[in-house]
Amino acid sequence: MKTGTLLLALCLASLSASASPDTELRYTAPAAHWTEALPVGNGRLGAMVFGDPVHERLQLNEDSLWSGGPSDTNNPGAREVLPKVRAAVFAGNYAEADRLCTQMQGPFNESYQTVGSLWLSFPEDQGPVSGYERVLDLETGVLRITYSAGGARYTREVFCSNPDQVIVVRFTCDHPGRITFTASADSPERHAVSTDGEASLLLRGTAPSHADPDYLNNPKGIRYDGDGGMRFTARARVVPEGGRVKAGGATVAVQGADSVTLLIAAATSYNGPDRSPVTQGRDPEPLAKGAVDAAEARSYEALLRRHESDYQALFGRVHMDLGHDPEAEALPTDARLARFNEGKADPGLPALLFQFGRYLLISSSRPGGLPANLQGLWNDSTEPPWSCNWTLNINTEMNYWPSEVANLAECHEPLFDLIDTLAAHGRKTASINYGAHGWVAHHNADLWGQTGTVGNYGHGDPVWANWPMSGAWLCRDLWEHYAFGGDTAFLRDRAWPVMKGSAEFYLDWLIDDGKGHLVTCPSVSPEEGFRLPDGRRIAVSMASSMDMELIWDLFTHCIDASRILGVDAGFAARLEDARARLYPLHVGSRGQLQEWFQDTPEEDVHHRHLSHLVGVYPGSEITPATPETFAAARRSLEIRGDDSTGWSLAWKISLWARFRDGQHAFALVKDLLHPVSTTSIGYGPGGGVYVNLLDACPPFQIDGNFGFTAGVSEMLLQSHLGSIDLLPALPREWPRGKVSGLRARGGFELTDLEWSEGRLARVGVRSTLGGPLVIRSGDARAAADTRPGEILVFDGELRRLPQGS
Ligand code: FUC
Repeated sequence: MKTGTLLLALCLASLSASASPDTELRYTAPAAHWTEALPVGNGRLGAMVFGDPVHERLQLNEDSLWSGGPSDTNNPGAREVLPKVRAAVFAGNYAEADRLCTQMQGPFNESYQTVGSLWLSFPEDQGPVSGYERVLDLETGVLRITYSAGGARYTREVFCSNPDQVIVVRFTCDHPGRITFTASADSPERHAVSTDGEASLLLRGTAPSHADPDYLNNPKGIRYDGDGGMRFTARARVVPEGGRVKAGGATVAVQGADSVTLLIAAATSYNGPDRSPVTQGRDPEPLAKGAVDAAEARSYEALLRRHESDYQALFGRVHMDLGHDPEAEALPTDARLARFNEGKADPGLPALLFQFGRYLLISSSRPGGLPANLQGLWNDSTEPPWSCNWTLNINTEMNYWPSEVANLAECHEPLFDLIDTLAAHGRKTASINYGAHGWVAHHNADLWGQTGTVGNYGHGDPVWANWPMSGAWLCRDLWEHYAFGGDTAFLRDRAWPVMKGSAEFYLDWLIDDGKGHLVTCPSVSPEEGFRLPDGRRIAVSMASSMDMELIWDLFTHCIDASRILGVDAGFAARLEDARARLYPLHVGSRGQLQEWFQDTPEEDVHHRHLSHLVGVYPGSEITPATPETFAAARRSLEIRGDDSTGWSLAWKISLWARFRDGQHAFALVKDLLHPVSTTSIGYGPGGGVYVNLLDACPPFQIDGNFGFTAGVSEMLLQSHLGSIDLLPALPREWPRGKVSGLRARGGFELTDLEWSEGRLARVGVRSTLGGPLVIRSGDARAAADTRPGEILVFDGELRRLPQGS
């Protein structure tokens, strides 16, 4: 190659490496720890890829691999205790109410498990490694690892295909005959590794019949009663070009290939939440083998094309440009993060984290699969933190905050399936535990659709265990899906029966406080206790603000749905009557929104949970139209302070955006982009992200990633007040920018939104449903009637521009 051509080639190479700094995670070393590895996933199957040139590790997951099986989580004794709890609360005997509440509990939920790891050992003597790079390209959903050794340049490409249901790893080298490695596998589950034919490695395992939550620290918390629990299989097939493959014992070895494609599939015996995975399970063997066989029939290029077109159809809908700093963007992601934390400008880094949240949702939540759990689907432990379950008092809901606004409505669907399961199981719980109509679910859910109260029959703290409010909170996901997309058939056939069932429960659950108001009792503000004058810490009272806000939200959406669908007018009238009698929100002595029905001091004034602010975000009960509670809620948020766990920081971004304070929202954006390395459980300050940009609660918990994506959206676009509100919380640090693809309620999508010098410059809005559009930015306002499919364009003053401008 001539020098000029070489220079051009080098320039092009470096251009492509930094072509999209808003959409790539880039590192110059392999991952030394799990929190440095990079995730790939197709909603069901996933891997954390370490990228080591000599000892490559792919830690594998399949989202239906859980401990346990279907079981009865209800507590028939709860029903008799309920009136005693209520009597104790009404008598002001709160400690006694706390004690009695533990008698209403059922078992703990089961735990999400891990498949194990695939290990690929390359020759130790291939020479020193140089020019190492590990890049996760969010535009294509492909992870690429490149390095030089022994005079050759090696490339690994990894992706997890949804259309082909396999993880694909492609090894190439610019010299022929250089790909040599030995594949092996292991797992912390009960397992055996074997080979099948010359080219397939098989990892077969059994999940525990029961796994206690990690926080119980029970050395006997993992049980394999009988033959144990769920069965699983992972199959890795080696497809070489050139060279030799040899299987033997528990390894498959490749010698001197020109290139190799590795196809990895995994399956479990899970056969639905009501069937035993042991006696009524599916056979995972043909499922895994079928996927690998079908993938092998396609070329690598075809697999890649099919993956990219599937992935890009989702990811490519939203573009975000918040500005650029070339010095920052020349750096690898970990160095960029460190530099940002020195206070240096890097407006593109929040855009990267925003897009990473979208990547993670696409990779962990796809139609037909299970919803993203506490870690999405990536987990390397048999006793993961908090069982890696669906924690319903904030975490699961937060996972789905970006789904509609950030244009991934399909990824919302697995949550609707879980809600259906909970609604079915929760009918029994409502009736058995409380003698109530409708359906109820509590603090935690698992693969088996647990709706009963957790706590191991008396060992849970009521402050989290005795919380029967998740139905109301989950139903707002159904409503939001309708509010954004306008799918009336979905509202009628899918959402309405579940929402109505939940509202029926709360109509029974609410009781008269003797002064004309309806209250919930027992009632907690999740995970935060209050102090009695004598210093005792109490969990249970009545009508905590979160309960009242969630019920207001559910009843309001049910009333709207009944009107839109023209059904159940009598039921809606009952809801209107009950909504009018709900115990009102109160402003406390510090000007704050009271968290409990009385103005009692918090156990922890800086507590991570922001439960009483649910009516500000994601709800819409507390708005500028309710100035007293809106101001009080803002005061509450100030009192809580900023620093907290990762997910709490993320929630605060959206809350400050709703208070239209772009600078405070940006302060939280910065806080969340704080690098964390510890994986020890934290309940207070110190949240942030790991260098792989996964959210650190700590430990890793994916809700903060999703909450961040939702938060940045909320800073740029809001639509909860009946209009599209542009740039409601724009910080000084993002003086100019460009975004397309965000969605607004009412069936609208921004085709492009541009601003400069901190002011709107131009916006295009596509109306998918037709109907009235009201749009605002600062003091400017415009209104128009729209036709389905029409794109309306406005200038910075919201003056309508001619079509096509
Ligand atoms: C609740 C939170 C914790 C954590 C856990 C999964 O207990 O208070 O911070 O997010 O759920």
